[in-house]
Amino acid sequence: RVNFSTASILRNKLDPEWAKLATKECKGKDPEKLLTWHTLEGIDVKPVYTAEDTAGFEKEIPGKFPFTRGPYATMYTHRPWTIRQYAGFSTVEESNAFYRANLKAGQQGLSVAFDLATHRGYDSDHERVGGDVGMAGVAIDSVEDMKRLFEGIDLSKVTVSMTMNGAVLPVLAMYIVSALEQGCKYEDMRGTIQNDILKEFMVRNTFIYPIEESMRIIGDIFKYTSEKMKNYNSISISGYHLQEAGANAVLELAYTIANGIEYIRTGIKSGMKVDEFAPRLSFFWGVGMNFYMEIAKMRAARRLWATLVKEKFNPTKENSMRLRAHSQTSGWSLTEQEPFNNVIRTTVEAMAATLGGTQSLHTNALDEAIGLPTKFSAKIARNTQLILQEEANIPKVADPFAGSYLIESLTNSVYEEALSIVKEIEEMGGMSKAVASGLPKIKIQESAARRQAQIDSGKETIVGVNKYKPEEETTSASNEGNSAGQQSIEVLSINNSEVLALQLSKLQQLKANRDQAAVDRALAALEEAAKDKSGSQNLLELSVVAAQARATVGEISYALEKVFGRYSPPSLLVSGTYKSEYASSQNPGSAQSKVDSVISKTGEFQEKHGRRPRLLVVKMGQDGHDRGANVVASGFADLGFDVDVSPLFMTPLEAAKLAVDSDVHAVGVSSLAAGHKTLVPQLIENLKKLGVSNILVIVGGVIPRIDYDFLYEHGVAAIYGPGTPIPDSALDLLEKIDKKLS
Ligand code: DCA
Repeated sequence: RVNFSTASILRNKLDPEWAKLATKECKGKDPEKLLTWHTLEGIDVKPVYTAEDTAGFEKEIPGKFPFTRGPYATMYTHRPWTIRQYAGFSTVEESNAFYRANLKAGQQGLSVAFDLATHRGYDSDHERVGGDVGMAGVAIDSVEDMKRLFEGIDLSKVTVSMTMNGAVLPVLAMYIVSALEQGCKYEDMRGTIQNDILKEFMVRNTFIYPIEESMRIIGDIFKYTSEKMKNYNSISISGYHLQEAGANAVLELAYTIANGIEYIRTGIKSGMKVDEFAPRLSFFWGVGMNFYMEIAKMRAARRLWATLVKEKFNPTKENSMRLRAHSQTSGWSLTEQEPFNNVIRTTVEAMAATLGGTQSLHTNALDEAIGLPTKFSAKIARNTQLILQEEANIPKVADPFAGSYLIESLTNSVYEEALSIVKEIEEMGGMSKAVASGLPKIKIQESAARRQAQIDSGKETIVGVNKYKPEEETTSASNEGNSAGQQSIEVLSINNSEVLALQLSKLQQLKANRDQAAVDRALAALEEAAKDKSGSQNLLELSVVAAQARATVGEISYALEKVFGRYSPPSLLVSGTYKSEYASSQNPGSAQSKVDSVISKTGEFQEKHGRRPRLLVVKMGQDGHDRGANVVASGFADLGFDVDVSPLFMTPLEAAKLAVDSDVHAVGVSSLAAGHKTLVPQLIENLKKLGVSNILVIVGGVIPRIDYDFLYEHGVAAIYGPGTPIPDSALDLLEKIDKKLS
C-alpha cells in the first residue's frame, strides 16, 4: 500500500515557526522540499515533529491496556529481555554441545532450528530430502534424537523455543516426551512452539497439509497445552518471515495481527473460551534497518492487538490482550559484501527491538548472508545483546521513546494503516480465506519487488553494495577471486553425507529395538482420529502416545498425510511492479536506465534467435524460502525474458525434466538452505542423462564464495550472489545464452 495522500496533510502541518527558520537555513529553498521520506509503508515522515503532533494523545503507562508501552509495568527494570539465539545444525550431538556452550557464555534461552526434512515431516531416509538433512538446522527423526538434543539441559529451567510448523505434531510430541522422561512436569514446561501455519502458506512454505486440516491441528495444540502445559506458549504468531519475504512494516504488522485473530477463532471453534488460551499466544517480529518505523511498529502492534481482541472477543483477563513478542534482527538486511558491516546493522536493529520493548531477542551473526554462523560470529551476535543489556543501560527505563513527538505520531500512523489492512482481511472472511485467495502472498511479493527495484536503482542505499563499494571488492557475478572482506571470513561447512549416514544408522537401530506392534497401534489410532471430522480425539495427545512408542517424525506425519493429503501450492507471480518502480526511482532526465537497455537487448535477442530468452527458476529440496526466486523471476520477466517458475520442493531429476519439457535456455537455481553442493551437481548430472547439453545452469542465493569453484567445476555457468542487481545478472545471462547458441 503506497498512499501518498497524507503528504498534502503533512505539508499543512509543518510548524510555521520552524518553517521560517528552515527557509532561512535552506537559503530560501521551500522547506516542503524536505518532506522527502515517503516510506514503503505509505507513511510520509516530516522533517520535524512538535507537541502539536501529539496533542490529544492519552497518557498511557506500561503494563496496562492497551499495552502500547509494554506488556509489563516494570519491563526490563525488573527482568531484561531473554537473550535467545536461534541455532541448530548437523547432528543432535553437535547442536547440544553448541547450546550448552552458549548457555554457559551468557545466553538465556534456547531456540531450535530444525532441518528442512524435519520441517516437512520426512525422516532422514526419505528419497526427497537427501540434500537437506542436517543442513539448515538439526536433524530429528525420533524422540531419541530429541532427548539427546537436550541432554544436560534442564527443561524445567531453560525455556526452549522450537521453530516448527508443518511437522508440529510429532516435534512437539517428542519435546513433551523428552521433557517427561527427563523428569520435568507438564506445568513446568515453559517455552514456545512456533505453530504458525498461516504465514507458512503466505511465505515460508514449510506446510504439509491443506489449510483447514492444518488449522484443526492448531486447535488441538491450543487445547492440549491450555489443559496440561499452562506455562507453555502455544504459538508464536510470526511477522518475521513476512518481513524477510519482503513485507514492509505495516504489512508485516497487519497480516500478523489478522493471523492472530484467526487463531483465536480457531481456539474458540475447538471449544475453548478466549481466556483459557489467549494469554499464552505469543508473537514474533522481524526488525530491520528502518529504525524509527520498527520501534513504532512494536508499540502499535501491542495497541492494535489489545484493542481488536477486546472488541472482537470480549475477554475478561487482561493477559488475554497483552502482546508479548520475540524479535529477530533482519537476516535479509545482511550483506555478503563487507560482512563486518553486518555487526553494525545487527546492533542498530537490536536497539530498535529492545527500545520497542521485545521480550526475547535473537541477534543475527555477521556471516549469515554467506553461510551458517560459526562459533566466532555467534559469539559476537550474543555479545551484542549482553553489551546492550549490561553496558548501554537500555534496560533501566521502560519504553524510553514514549512521549517522543515523532515516535508517538508514527505509532499512531502505523496503527491506523495496519488497522485498515486488518479490516480488509476481515471483510474477506478472515485470514484462512484471504490466504486461500493468494492475496497476502501477492501483496508481499509486490512489496519485495518494489524494494528490490529501489535498491537496484540506487534510491535506497546499502553501504558497500550499491554505494561506497570498496575498490578491491569483486562483483558477485565474477567467478574469480575473493573480496578482501570475504577472505578473512571462515564459513561453517556441514558434511551432509556424514549426518545422513549417522541418521540412517540411528533410524535402523530405533526400528530394530522398538515394540513394532505398539507403534502400529499408535499410528492407526492417529489415522482414525484424523478421519473423524468431528475432531473428538486430540491429535497432539495421540502423537504423544506415538512418540512414546518411538514412532518417527516421518511415520507420524504420514499417518495424517494418508487422510489429509499433502498440500501443493499454486505458483503466483507479480508482473510489472519491478519495472515501474525502477522507472519511478530514476532521476528524471537521466540517461537510458539499465532496465531499458536490458529490455532492448532481450528484444534484439528475440529478433536474432526467433524467440525470447527462456529461464526456468527452480527451488529444489525442501527449501521453501522463495522471496529471492520470486523477485528474480518477476524482475527477469519485466526485462523481457520468458520465465517459468517450478513448483516448490523439486528433486533434481524433476527439475531437469521440467527444464527439458519447457525447452528453456537456462535453469536458475535459488538456494538459501545450504543444499546447493548436493542438489546442483545432481541437477546437472540429470540434465546430461536426459541428453541435454545446451541448457545453462545458474545459481543464486546464499552461496559461500568458498563453494564457487566447486560449483563451477560441476558445470555451473554463473553464480549471482546476494546484492547482484537484477539487470546485471539478466544481461550477463543473456550474453552467456547468446554465446552458447552462437
Ligand atoms: N515483571 C514481572 N514478570 C516478568 C517481567 C516483569 N517486568 N518480565 C518478564 N516477566 C516474567 C514473565 O511473566 C514470564 O513468566 P511466566 O512464564 O510465568 O509468564 C517470565 O518472566 C519470562 O518472561 P517472558 O517475557 O515471557 O520471556 P520469555 O520466557 O523469553 O518468553 C515470549 C518470550 C515471546 C513470550 C516467548 O514466546 C518466546 O520466547 N518466544 C521465542 C520465539 C522464538 O525464539 N522464535 C524463534 C525464531
